[in-house]
Amino acid sequence: MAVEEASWWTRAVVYQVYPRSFSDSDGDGIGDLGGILQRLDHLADLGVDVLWLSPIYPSPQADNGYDISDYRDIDPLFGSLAQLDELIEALHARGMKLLMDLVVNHTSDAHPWFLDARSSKDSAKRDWYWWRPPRPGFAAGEPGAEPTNWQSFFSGPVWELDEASGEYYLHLFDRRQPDLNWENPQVRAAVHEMMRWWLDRGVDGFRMDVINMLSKDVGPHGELHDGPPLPGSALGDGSASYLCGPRIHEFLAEMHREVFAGRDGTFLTVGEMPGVTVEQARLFTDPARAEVDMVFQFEHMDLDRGTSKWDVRPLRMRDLKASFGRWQTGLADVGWNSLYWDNHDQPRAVSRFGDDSPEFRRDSATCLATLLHLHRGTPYVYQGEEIGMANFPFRSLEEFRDVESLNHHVQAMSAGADPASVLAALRTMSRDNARTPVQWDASPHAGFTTGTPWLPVNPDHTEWNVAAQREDGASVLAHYRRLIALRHDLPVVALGDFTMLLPDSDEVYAFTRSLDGETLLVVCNLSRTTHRLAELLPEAPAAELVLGNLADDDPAELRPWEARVLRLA
Ligand code: ISL
Repeated sequence: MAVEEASWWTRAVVYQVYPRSFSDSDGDGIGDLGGILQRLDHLADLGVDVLWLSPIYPSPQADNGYDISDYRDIDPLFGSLAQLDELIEALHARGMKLLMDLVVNHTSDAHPWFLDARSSKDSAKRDWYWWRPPRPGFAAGEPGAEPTNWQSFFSGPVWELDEASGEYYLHLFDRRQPDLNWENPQVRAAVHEMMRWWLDRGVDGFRMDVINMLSKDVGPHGELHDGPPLPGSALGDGSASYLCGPRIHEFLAEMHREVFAGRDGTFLTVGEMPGVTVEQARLFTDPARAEVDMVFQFEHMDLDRGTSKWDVRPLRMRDLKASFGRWQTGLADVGWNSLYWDNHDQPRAVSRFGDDSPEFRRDSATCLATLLHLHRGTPYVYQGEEIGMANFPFRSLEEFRDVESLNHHVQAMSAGADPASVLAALRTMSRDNARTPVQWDASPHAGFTTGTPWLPVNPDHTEWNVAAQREDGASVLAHYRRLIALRHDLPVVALGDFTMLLPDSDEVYAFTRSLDGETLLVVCNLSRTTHRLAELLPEAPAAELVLGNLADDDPAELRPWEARVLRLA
């Protein structure tokens, strides 16, 4: 891809804000738009180009806003439309863009569309959702009467019985998140109209929640099919019926046509796609097909999982290289990657993939950052990642808030699991690890709120906070600033070809990036062992250092968690 022809977002870095936990301006313990407006200098100082805002629409907050009851307003918890307008203006004045979260696989069960649909089998909106009678031969409510055997992402069956009509409705996530029926053209038109309304307001695009789940594999008479049984469960895996279903490309191409085509401006669309394959991602992100600009894929997030996300296994370096390498190669000539370690659904990367011991926390956080930001694709920084925020030291079940964690606990207990092991898995994998308040300073609530934070502040904030790192050139924050600037400055970082090196090393991750005669060699030691660099990569010791994460390098040695970006030619 020629540098001049490349889209603006190939040089961009996205910063994700999870508003509830970012910064609270009114003392109710929940972050809000006022808080974001007060912290824009932090984003400008970091140098990011795009702000992606997790949902701030009116919502009963069953899934912290991923259950929307009004697509065209702001929840008073977070502020007002006037403040959103102010945010758009303030971001644009700083040369940044705003991505809204688009959650249209499902609504809240409190959305007027669903209330209408539920009110009667004859409702004009009934078909906007997925309603089905009990399985033939079963009475409504009887175990096994669910229309299919699919397990929900948040534990239990995906079907909830509506007592009044005796029919079930589908919810791939929580029962308070009923799935919209995208087969119905009225649903699609209503979503397109809503998207245009936001673009007219000035937003610059959307991050599209579980967008590869819109199309369900439904037969000509409305048939949905059971999936293969899950081990040790009465439920099955229905994913073949809803991941990248038969009409998904048609729906996304139509959305692009209806919402973006012919509109002036520079937009960004990011499809969040659990379970997407490289081959599918090539189709979704091929510019010639005009569907989405990039996808958020999860393969690397599944490498440390056994039978489920709660069954945690050690990450094997070779698997990580094989996975990242496959995505880099697969989207080298067509399409584009999103790059991330952290987001609001994952435990903190420095605890999960790095080493959050006092000795190596800073070094491993900066090493992981270097590895990621030097890949080809658009990097995402999740709030707090830029200061090395780590998992929370949860002690008891009462400390968790996340619906996924709580549903899992209920389900595991009823299945007779050992309470201590369930708690241990929650501690390691719960999404609440990512959702503790951002640590702005060392004061009692970390400068996040003057009230009581909705989720406790990590006690390590006295040491790990933005204020402590802002002026420190050796901090994690300063390193992120340098990585972001490097992408802006060097076309080879944005667009260079990727080649994986040392695929079989269990500790050293190395690759090159090359563009127009310039080659960067990136070497990252993901371990506590010192390695002889000269033996691993003989050309490395003599190469020019572009960026490193440790001071006083001995060019021949790669120290624990050391990362170096070197110029070979
Ligand atoms: O969080 C997960 C695993 O722990 C994922 O399965 C996650 O639910 C999936 O990636 C989809 O995530 C998105 O949609 C969900 C919402 O809860 C997540 O916060 C959102 O990012 C339903 O809207």
